[in-house]
Amino acid sequence: MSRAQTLVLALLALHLLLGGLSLVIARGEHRSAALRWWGWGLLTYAAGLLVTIGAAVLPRAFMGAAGNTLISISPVLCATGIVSHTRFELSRAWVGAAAALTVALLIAANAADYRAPLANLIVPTPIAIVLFLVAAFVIVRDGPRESRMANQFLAGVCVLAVAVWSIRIAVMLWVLEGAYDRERVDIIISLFAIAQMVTGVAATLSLFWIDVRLMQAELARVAHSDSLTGLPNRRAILTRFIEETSRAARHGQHFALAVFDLDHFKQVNDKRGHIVGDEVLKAAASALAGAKRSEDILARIGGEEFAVVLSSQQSLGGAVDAAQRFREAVERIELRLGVGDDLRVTMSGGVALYPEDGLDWDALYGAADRRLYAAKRAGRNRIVGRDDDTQGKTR
Ligand code: GH3
Ligand code: MG
Ligand code: MG
Repeated sequence: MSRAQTLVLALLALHLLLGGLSLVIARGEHRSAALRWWGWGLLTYAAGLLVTIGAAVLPRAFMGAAGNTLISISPVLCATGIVSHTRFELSRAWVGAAAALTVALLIAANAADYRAPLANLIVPTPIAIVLFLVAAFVIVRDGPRESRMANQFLAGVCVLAVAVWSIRIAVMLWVLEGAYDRERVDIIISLFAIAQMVTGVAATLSLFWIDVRLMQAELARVAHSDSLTGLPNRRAILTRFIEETSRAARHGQHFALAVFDLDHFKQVNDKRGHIVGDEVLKAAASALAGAKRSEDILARIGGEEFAVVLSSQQSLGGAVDAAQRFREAVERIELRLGVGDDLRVTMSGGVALYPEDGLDWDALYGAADRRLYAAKRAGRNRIVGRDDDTQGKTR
């Protein structure tokens, strides 16, 4: 077996391995259309190589045309995989026409035995070059924001693959111009097989990298949001709170923390059941979200407790007014449970101001929570903003 044949066999084995691995990973919990297409693309390439190797024993023209047809289809599948990370879709008409033309040329060249080895080398390349350039452009422009570095790396590998294919054609044309030198052809085929292995591994790894980044982003989203209401959770608001304190400290500004708790919520659960209780929580969450300004940070921090960082508030009076807006939004909720059966809920709240009431979460949350309980004691459905306010504001 020549050096070139050994390396082409290694190239085949590597593509089988990477293709299989991509398909297995694509079937995992995080279903990845990109890896599925990519995996089939690599397996198709491996199958194409296998068939062309089979041309040594089986009818040469048939195996040459069939093998190179598979090799030509492979970049279509691979590029479809890459662009499936974006909203861009390859034009079926154009790709279909280009693939049909490629296959027709391969069949014609192999059937007529007109410079078949050269045709088999050159004909599959243009469609691969165009598709990989399109995929590289699209993944950089429209690829997932969470995996920007991986997108760029993948695009770089696509461009490198295009360069390898272009140089391969140029070199082979140059070599075949002169007298046939078996040793020289052997070295060139070997070198390009190695280059093809490197780009295959690098592109597959960058697709894995993109999926890892997407999974990380999904995990972070789940870890920072409340599954019932979809609002940010306590962990999320704590992170944003710390950012807000450093921003306020830097600019010498104030901000407020408001803490809310639904009134007599246990009775809702006890009288109507937990499913209705959950519906009330969702309705409260969406009423609060509707009342918040874009710069406010709203979270569900406990069972029926919500908190809002009011970043635009510079005074306690303004913050209490803002908290009233949230309280009124909940008061307006009408949950229609049946004909003539509307459920109403109210909410009490406590407000604390940075830096007057404290410099960190524990101090500000402590002050706001103390005032929330003062609001409960004063009769509920009201907001308290100062420790000496025993009545609270109902507006
Ligand atoms: P208060 O006006 O003093 O706040 O009275 P309350 O009944 O609202 O206060 P309490 O803390 O006694 O009740 C809170 C209830 O919230 C108890 C708990 O069963 C309920 N709860 C907590 N999380 C959930 C949830 O996710 N879904 C439902 N349906 N209920 C929840
Ligand atoms: Mg409550
Ligand atoms: Mg409570």
